[in-house]
Amino acid sequence: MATQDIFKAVLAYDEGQAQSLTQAEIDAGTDIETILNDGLISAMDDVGKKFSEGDLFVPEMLMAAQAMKAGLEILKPHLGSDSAANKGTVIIGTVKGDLHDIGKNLVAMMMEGAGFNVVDLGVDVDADKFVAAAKENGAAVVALSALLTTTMPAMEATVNAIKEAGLAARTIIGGAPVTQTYADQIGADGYSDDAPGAVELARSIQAA
Ligand code: B1M
Repeated sequence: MATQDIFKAVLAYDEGQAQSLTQAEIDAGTDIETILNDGLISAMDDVGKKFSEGDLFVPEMLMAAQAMKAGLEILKPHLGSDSAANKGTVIIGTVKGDLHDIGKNLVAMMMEGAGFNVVDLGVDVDADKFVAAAKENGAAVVALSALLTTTMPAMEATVNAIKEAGLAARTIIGGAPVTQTYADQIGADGYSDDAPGAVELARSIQAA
């Protein structure tokens, strides 16, 4: 199975192979979601498992992430496009203290593909920066990503800061350790466990 070769290329930290095999699968007509989920995302899950078990360390995790990103760049133009009308502005970032950006980048790519104007603030973004960007851009949605249990409280701080600033923007959150229960607890307006779900949330906020 060729998506398995993409999986192996990411685990071999081979950016070139991750890109060329991803392109080959696209050319062969393989479903984009299959390439994304079975090739790229599942490889990062495997890396996370090996890291937890002490079988690989941060440098390897970083190299795998670079290979995953390389493949994701090839997929980017195929992640859906509905750009005829601008659906409004989404501010996105990974919260303060957190440097993980692959999931956040995936959400941003799919939001762009769905026709939103996306302002990506990057990683390690504090609450004030989210507030300033939402204000400056008249954002409809502020999208927060966190991958560490230790940085989840920064989501709450950001959600509170957006509310205290009296902005119209709604907050949506996601990332591996985040749950709907946590979103309810901190008063976020929406939660999704994956990138397509985040796009649906943004769409429903815009339609409301
Ligand atoms: Co880190 N790391 N990491 N890491 N890392 C995890 C998250 C971890 C689970 C690994 C493990 O122990 N099994 C663990 C966290 C444990 C915890 O908190 N419970 C961990 C740790 C401990 C750490 C360090 C502390 C390690 C250390 O230094 N000792 C350190 C922290 C640095 C920091 O942030 N301050 C660290 C560092 C790193 C690297 C820099 C080496 C690298 C990141 C590179 C990068 O992003 N540029 C890295 C990586 C690659 C991982 C794993 C292996 C993979 C993450 C990933 O990219 N997944 C990860 C293990 C894992 O998650 N399986 C791990 C693929 C990506 C597509 O998935 O981001 O979950 P994800 O996004 C998903 C959904 O969550 C969702 O959509 C995407 C799918 O469609 N989603 C949203 C994400 N954001 C969303 C927002 C939304 C909606 C959905 O709405 C707004």
